[in-house]
Amino acid sequence: MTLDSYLEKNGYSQDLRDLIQVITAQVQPIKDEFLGGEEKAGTYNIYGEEQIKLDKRANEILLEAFRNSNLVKQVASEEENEVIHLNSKKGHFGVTMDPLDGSSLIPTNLTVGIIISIYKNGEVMSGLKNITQAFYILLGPLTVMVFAGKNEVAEFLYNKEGIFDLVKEGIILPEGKIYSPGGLKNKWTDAHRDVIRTLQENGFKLRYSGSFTPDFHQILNYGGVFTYPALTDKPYGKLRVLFEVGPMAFIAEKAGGAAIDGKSRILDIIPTKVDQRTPVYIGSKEVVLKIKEKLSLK
Ligand code: P6P
Repeated sequence: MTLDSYLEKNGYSQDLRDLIQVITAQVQPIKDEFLGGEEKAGTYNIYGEEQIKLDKRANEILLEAFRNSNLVKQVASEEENEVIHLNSKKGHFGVTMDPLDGSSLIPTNLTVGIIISIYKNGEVMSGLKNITQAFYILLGPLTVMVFAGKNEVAEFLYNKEGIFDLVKEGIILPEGKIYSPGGLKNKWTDAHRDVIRTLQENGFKLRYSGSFTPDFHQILNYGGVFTYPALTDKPYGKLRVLFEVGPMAFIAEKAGGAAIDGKSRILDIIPTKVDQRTPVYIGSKEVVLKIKEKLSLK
């Protein structure tokens, strides 16, 4: 079954199917850019991170596609300083995107991702509770898409014809013992250090690539917890609410997992600024709840 047949079978509107088709049609053009775009662009995003040409190209390719689609009212991108309002006549979706999460890893040929969340109400700043669909596309040995919608999570594999075929549905985030610690150890708070120590004492295995998308994908498959915590010099951590943590928290919860900022549920966040960051603990429900308890005692 193709992605579009899956969406049709599950009762998604034609407009939403068209929007997802618009996004997935940009996968090959973005992949094609990899063959020569890894050098630095000589510019910095609003987070002070040096952009590489690929970040900007992926952002431009997707933005152009949204403009031409006439389906999108607002776009928030990790590569843009503010929300972009598209005057499309019938556009009613809000879309957030990290066009190329983990792009600094491309020179070492590690897996990177495209992270998308969709707001049916068209308002990307209205609160993470208004996310209606979220998905990521992993650009690695295989190109894989993980999609979360109404009530389940499914995985699709990009085939030779450039079509995503269903390979798994009803995905459940299992209990497991992978952990991704996040941040520099010498910047950890005592509370986070204690959490990591407890995981290690309980036999958790460290897996951390530096790209949120594949690191989360491992947690979705094997269970455990990914964290990018509050640090002594970054009280809100590093990851972005709109572009990274919100979409993944939506996917994690639809798969029966959990996502907190250390104390509260990520999906209860109503962002006040487009570049808002948050600490995050995301993964197996039992593990995340135990971490929440531990941190609440601090
Ligand atoms: P660090 C990539 O830049 C990113 O936003 C996430 O994909 C990733 O999890 C994190 O930053 C890695 O940060 O500080 O370990 O390089």
